[in-house]
Amino acid sequence: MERLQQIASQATASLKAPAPPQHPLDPLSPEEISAVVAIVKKEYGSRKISFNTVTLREPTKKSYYEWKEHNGPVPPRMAQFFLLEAGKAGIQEGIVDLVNLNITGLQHIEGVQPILTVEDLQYTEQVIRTDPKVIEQCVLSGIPAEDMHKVYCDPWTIGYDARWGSAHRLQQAMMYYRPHEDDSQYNFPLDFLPIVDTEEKKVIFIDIPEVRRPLSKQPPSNFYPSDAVKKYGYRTDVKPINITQPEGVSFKMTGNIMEWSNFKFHIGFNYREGIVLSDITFNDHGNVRPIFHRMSLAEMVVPYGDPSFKHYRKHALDIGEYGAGYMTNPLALGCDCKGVIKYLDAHFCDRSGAPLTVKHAVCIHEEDEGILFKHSDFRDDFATTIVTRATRLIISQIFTAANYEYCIYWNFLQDGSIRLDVKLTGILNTYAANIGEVTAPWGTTVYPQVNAHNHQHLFSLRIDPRVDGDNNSVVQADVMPSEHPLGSKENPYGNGWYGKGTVYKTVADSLSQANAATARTWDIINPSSINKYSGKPASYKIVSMQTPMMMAKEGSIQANRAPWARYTTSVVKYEEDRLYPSGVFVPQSSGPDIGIKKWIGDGTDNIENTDLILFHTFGISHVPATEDYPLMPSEPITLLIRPRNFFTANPALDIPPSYAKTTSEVKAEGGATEVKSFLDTTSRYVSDNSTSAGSACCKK
Ligand SMILES: *[C@@H]1O[C@H](CO)[C@@H](O)[C@H](O)[C@H]1NC(C)=O
Ligand SMILES: *[C@@H]1O[C@H](CO)[C@@H](O)[C@H](O)[C@H]1NC(C)=O
Ligand SMILES: *[C@@H]1O[C@H](CO)[C@@H](O)[C@H](O)[C@H]1NC(C)=O
Ligand SMILES: [Cu+2]
Repeated sequence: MERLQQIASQATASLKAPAPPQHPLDPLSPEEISAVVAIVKKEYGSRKISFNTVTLREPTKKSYYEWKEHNGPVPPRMAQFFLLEAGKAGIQEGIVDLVNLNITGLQHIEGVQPILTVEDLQYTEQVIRTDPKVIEQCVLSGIPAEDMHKVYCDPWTIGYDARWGSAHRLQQAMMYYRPHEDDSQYNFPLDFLPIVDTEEKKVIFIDIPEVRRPLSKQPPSNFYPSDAVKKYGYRTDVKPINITQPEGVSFKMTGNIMEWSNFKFHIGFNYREGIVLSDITFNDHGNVRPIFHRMSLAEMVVPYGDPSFKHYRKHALDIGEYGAGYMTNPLALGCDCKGVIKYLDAHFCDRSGAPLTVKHAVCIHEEDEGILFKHSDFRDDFATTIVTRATRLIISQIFTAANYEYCIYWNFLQDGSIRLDVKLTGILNTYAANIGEVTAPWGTTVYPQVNAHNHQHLFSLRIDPRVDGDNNSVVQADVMPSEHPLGSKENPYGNGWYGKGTVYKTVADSLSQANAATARTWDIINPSSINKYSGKPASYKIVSMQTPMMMAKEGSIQANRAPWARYTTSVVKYEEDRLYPSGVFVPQSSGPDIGIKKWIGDGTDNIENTDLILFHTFGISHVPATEDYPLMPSEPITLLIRPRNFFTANPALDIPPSYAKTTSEVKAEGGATEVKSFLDTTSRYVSDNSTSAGSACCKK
């Protein structure tokens, strides 16, 4: 890294400082983004620059809690920018001080590429359509030259290709044909791969497979109503389900601060991780207890499993290479989520620095969560009973990574748990197949002449814990049978088993793999906060069962670029800027010494009873099947982060029950403890056409 210059800019004197944020963790406002752009443009004068990223430089954890908990000063408001300059290799990075309106820490970084933007993607398609060599390949595949407007491409990050390294900004164009603009192009994949330099805006090479696979002549398999109806008609037995929330929502938002059912936290959003949840606390009957400093999806990788041709290059690190924020969808009321909805917009800028807003980027709403708890007494035929229904709060976003959709749901539960649900939907990445070609074992023929390759979706959940304070440890929890044999004094009947806790003392200890046989989970504990009943430390447990091993071998480019994906957990000491486990600059990095690999180092760092960060890998291994085509029904992945020995009892006993009747109330006939506002007056019997007002839940 070459340090260019330390700039003291006087040129900004005429600028007015933008309004300060309501909260130090708030994303940059459009006004702040414009101020950054203006300051940077002044600094660069007539030099030709294009903005890649303008984002909040979050305050340090120390300065944040100094401000929040110790009456310290408001942390400085800083923005970070990355830009490209015409004719110059590398990236320029700097920090803008939004109070003093000057630039600090400007540096020029060579040999790396910043994140791809939607504009990068949009150029690529124009470039391939007019390239004579691409046209030649299209004609060879059976597409008339005058049909080039029907040729499309999904521009993918190139991964890493040693032939070009990272000196040029490259994309590989996954080629498709769309006979009609309403057809799904994934029916008509082409077999060659142009490589596009997006700065030079030209095709620099075309990878052509040895075995050629001309354009399919099959009819398309589509999913929009006109086609779906033509094929089958729509089902007629689907009745509407209306959600009613007669009294509105039970959360309160003040700016980006959320308060809901004893939880309080900040909802942030950035170009890269999308939703970021910070400073999560739980009000335990007046005692506001910190749980997590920061939680986000910090990276993901989708490594494909076909070893032939150049398919190894398909292993998009969608968060670091495209950004869960940059690709986020504007959400629609009543479709993406139903009920009473609060939306947050997301603000970015384009290459020229002009403001860009994604309306309704984050959806905040509540859903019914079924039964929270229930118990009935058999002695009076279950008439003695209590049943309490649960509500959950959901902070969600949906992003599109070319063919795939990722729906991210951060669920907050009334018992103090946090559940992360990811739903995968969208379209399989497809490759051309010849008629009768055997696509197994590396892929599945999901439609005639359409090969969908095996792949994994692996996410890196980053947790910066603060369970009752900054100093935490991580304990591996395994359920183990007694070590003593059947018939021994210690285990005479052979039934003994226990929960075994192994404290991770060093980083090396923490590089663990999932183990279904021992129901392995991980407790983030505070060893100084001991539960007065159990004598065990307060903890939040990660219960995550969708934890496949990365299939790409050690030493492969896929494993090198996503070193975190080889472990189910890795825990490192907290340090500022330990944010992205595949590095800051992910596109085209070969990953020799990036992110988590660097932080792991020789593995000897102490991580016991200290300020730490945990990275957790979860996801699925996807062997495509015909049901996934032409559009995939959403596939759920879920994990739970739940309090264990954190509270001294079920923390949700104070949720009003829908219905409760004690034994003495049963004996007295009637007189149930009904909490009026929780009486359900909308449920009714199937045969009963009217809404029977006043019919309580538990009506038999
Ligand atoms: C930015 O401005 C402040 C206030 O004028 C000054 O103290 C600081 O040194 C400046 N920083 C740089 C890098 O010029
Ligand atoms: C349910 O929603 C539909 C569609 O918005 C509306 O036409 C209908 O009146 C609603 N029904 C009730 C009972 O609110
Ligand atoms: C946390 O642990 C560090 C050592 O890792 C120690 O210096 C510090 O005093 C501890 N803080 C608290 C609040 O216990
Ligand atoms: Cu998949």
